[in-house]
Amino acid sequence: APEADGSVREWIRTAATDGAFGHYIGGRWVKATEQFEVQEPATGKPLAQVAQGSGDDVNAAVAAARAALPAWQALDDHARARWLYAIARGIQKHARHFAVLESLDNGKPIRETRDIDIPLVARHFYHHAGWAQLLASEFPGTHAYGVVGQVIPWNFPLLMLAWKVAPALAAGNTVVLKPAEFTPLTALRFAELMHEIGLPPGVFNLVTGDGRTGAALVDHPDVDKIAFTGSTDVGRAIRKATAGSGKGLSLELGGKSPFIVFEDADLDSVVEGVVDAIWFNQGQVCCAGSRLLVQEGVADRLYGKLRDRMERLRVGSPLDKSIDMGAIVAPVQLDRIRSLCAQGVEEGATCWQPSWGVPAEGTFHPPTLFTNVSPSATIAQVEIFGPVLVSMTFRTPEEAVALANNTPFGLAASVWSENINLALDIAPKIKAGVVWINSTNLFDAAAGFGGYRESGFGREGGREGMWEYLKPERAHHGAPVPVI
Ligand code: TXE
Repeated sequence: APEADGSVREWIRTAATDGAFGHYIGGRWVKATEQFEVQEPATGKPLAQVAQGSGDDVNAAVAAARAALPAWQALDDHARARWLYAIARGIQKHARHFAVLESLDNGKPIRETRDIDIPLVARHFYHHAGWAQLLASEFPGTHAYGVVGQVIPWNFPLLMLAWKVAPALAAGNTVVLKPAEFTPLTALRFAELMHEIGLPPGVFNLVTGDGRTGAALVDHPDVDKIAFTGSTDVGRAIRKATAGSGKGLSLELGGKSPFIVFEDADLDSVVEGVVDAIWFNQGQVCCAGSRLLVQEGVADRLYGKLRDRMERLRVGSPLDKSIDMGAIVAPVQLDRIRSLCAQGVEEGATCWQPSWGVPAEGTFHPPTLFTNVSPSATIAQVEIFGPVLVSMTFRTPEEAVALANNTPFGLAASVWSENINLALDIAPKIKAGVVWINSTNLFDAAAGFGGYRESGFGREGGREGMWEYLKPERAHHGAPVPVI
């Protein structure tokens, strides 16, 4: 049965004044001179008209954030914590609305937005309310950056907002956020929620728009820190743009995470792990287990089981509660996935897809498995960011480690074996910010998440994540405070 979406579509129609959403700056909705259209991935039809942020809009938002800073920092820790609790409760109160809106805007299954994205968003604000409360005792001798500019992607729109906004506010910063152009709607509803709960004007500001708006925020001289999640190319450009500016910077970029299966692994669990690793969110996950590395002796058996499971996966309308995979976020991303798959075939790999077809309307892509892949093939090296699993085999644990590390990225990895000694021996040899054992894609607000090498730097979540929004200063008695 489909999840009802009438009231959410009604909100999209009525929340936008004169048919278009504005920016949320200094506690007020500000109309823009230029707009762009946001489409519904599952149908390709228009969903909303959204403001294209100009340099002036960014200036106004940064000025509002700067003006709000002294009063926000003057609050005692407990008072700031209460605001974060209020945000968390507001998210929970409107959880269904946020889940349906996210599925409409992004194309991801309602089962995921309802059970994963939105609950994790609430959890993130609750967790960081705790840190806000403990700021003076747990982070003595620190101060907030000030005005923080945050640019986020479209794969987990509201969750990435939470990952960025919760620690920034908990640490006493004020925020200007630029959501991704494909998926700004839950951020707009979030801004409305900030208004409803009465968050002091200017503490959270939202400017929508494309990469030009993001670049204007990154370049703004009165922003003290930039936090970015997105593509490695844009991350590189931002690093250059901020170099020498004195701005703080954290980057969470792409990945090509290995999913390593040893021959003693429980293959039925492995198959379910693979489903979570690469078909969750249509594979549009920065830490997706996109490279399946299998020990030779069990490779054929595993591929057989995987093909059976793929045949039973269901792709369809994101609002259908029984589907496993929804739509790809936008035509440009679908084209990219298709052209990388074509390149995989050209370079000699074997492509397997289920016998059933995907809906003709909308941006759907079937779950795909590539075998006989050379480690140097494009599809083995480049982040596809779609439901495409690329598999290679290995003979020895040493070979598995070498293959796993044969990538410029270093975000995540997953190791599957019934021999815990083997798994624990392998895990630290893999260059990745997180290594899961006999599991995958597990996230918690209390655990720091982030990468090495071309996957970026900085951590989000937990105590480590708080440090991204705090600067150490000399203690009053003159002793330098250790940086953890
Ligand atoms: O990302 P962009 P795109 C990877 C993934 C995907 C590819 C392209 O491989 O296929 O990137 O996606 C803003 N200055 N990831 O093109 O452009 C932009 O408006 C400042 C992995 O959509 O990086 C959006 O808000 N900001 C990733 C955000 O950056 C700029 C998630 C991300 O968009 C900017 C997304 C600029 N010059 C894509 N140009 C992950 N790590 O999860 C664009 N933006």
